[in-house]
Amino acid sequence: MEQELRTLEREASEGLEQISTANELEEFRIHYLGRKGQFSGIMEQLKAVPKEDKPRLGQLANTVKKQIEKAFSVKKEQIAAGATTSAAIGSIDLTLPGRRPEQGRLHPVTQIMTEVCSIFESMGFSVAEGPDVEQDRYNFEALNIPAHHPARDMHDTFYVSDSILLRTHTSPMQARIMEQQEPPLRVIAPGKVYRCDSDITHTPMFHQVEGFLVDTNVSFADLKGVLSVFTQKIFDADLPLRFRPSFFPFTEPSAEVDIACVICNGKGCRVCKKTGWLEILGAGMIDPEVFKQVGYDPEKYSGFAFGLGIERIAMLKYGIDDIRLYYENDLRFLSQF
Ligand code: 2NM
Repeated sequence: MEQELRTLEREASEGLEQISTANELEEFRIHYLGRKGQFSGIMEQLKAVPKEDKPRLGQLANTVKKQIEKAFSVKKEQIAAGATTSAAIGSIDLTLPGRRPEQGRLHPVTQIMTEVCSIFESMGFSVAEGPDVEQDRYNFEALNIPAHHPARDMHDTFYVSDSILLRTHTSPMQARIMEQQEPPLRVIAPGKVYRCDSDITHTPMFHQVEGFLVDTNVSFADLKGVLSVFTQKIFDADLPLRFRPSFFPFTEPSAEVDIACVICNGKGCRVCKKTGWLEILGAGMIDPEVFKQVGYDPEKYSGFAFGLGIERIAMLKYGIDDIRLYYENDLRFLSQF
């Protein structure tokens, strides 16, 4: 009898462990605790045991029964809790619209770059891209920048080896094209350039678009015409242009080109430092020395070239006062464009 009770206790607890549904649990209840179940049988047998064993065995039978009942009700709660979760899953409305992923957009620098390119394309320029890692020859030598020019200094240029470097402007691309193709040519070269420089108006990497035109009888007036169309289109205004004499090794004569300040309309403000003018690009007539380097006859051909910084154009266009904002990946800044 005692042995039987122990076996029943073990089987019931093992059986309960396997149970995971309400139906199985009900079968379990009927089998062990039901009116015709295992326990009723035991109680029946208890009547037949010798009088002196009755209290001990009766008590044991009760303990085992209580234990099974307790385990049973714990299981019942577990199953009920599971059912609540399943009911919740069933109640999710699959027809509700989902959360849309936010739509991305182009970086402001990329937007301006594309815009600048399409303005020059509308004037017949084609677009050429070249390597960021350049040879000394294309970055300096072919552009009439001599061996001891300060721009070649380690303080301004990132060198990969003695003669390989990160391009400091996109003009190496112009030199490559002139070396390979004959005039007439109208080409712009957009891309990343690198200089050892970092403060609120300089980042070690920035973006440039440079362009050039080579043909017979190209004049400074052609340069001025192309650049005034460009500034009118990019700033969407009929802005006066000003050419200030300057120097570049690859152009002669050279000029810095200013537009009337887009912030104060030429009256003088903080952005234009009270001058009423903003410098937006550099330009000039291509130096005959560059033509010789790429194998063109300087007596036959003439041309102009120009270069502008994209970050700077976007800063003026949108009134951005710190160039580093472009590269901090802060969506509060980026999503405004
Ligand atoms: C500038 C200013 C002036 C320029 C010159 C050339 C080349 F290769 F044709 F000689 N490309 N870009 C140039 C001229 C760039 O950037 C401020």
